[in-house]
Amino acid sequence: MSHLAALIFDVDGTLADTERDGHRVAFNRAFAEAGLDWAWDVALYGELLAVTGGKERMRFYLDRYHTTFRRPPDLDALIARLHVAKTRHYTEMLAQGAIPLRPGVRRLLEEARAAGLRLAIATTTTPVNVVALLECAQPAIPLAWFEVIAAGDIVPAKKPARDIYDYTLQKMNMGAAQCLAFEDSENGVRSARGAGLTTIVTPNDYTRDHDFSDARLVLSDLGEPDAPFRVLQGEVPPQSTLVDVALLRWLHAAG
Ligand code: XBP
Ligand code: MG
Repeated sequence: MSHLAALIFDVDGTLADTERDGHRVAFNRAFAEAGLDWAWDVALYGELLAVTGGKERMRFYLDRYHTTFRRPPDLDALIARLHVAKTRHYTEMLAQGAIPLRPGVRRLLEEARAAGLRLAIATTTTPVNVVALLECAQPAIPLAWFEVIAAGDIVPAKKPARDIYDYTLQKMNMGAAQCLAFEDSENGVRSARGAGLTTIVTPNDYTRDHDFSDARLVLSDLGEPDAPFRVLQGEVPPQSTLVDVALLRWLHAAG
């Protein structure tokens, strides 16, 4: 059995709860700024999250929900412009400290580094958004902690396709058996499992009812010393209350 050598993290919903009050609000601000009657409320956005990638999500919205919208000759150009504006709004929100890291994320990253584990990111969002989330954390999480930041359009097919995890493993010259993946959604688990990675899930309000049957462990969050996690699916060592390197090594060794 390969030893545990690396942790690969999803971003949205995993490192931080970014969707409902972050990305969704940024999309709506971009739509309003463009004078469009598109408005994504909390419930609708939960349905639109079935499609990963902001540009792909806007097209899904038009195809499925706003079918009467009079499409301009170059719809792709409009979507691209809206996505640039949305990303600007989103990174501005991050700069204002609007979205904190989830419980246990900073602690686990620091412990993993101290234990010599390699770190990477595999996400559907844009690189700009990853950089902004890390740099706007209080205090900032150095980008250099992550050997690879695989994000957005770097791969041809977004999650649930396995591409982004394959790309990350290839860049790290790492085998899936030496890694663990951290995700928050069914699309994310399908992507990580598709690339052969054992996956730990910390769901959020949008993904709580997703199918995580192929995940190794589902927890309320990564836990903190003063705020233990809740085990939602799977086994942890007795008396465990948070995800630390010892728990990850135990879980990885258990196969
Ligand atoms: C989540 C996504 C992204 C974000 C929006 O990515 O699917 O599309 O919802 O960001 P992950 P963009 O969970 O893989 O981190 O608008 O930049 O796509
Ligand atoms: Mg996610």
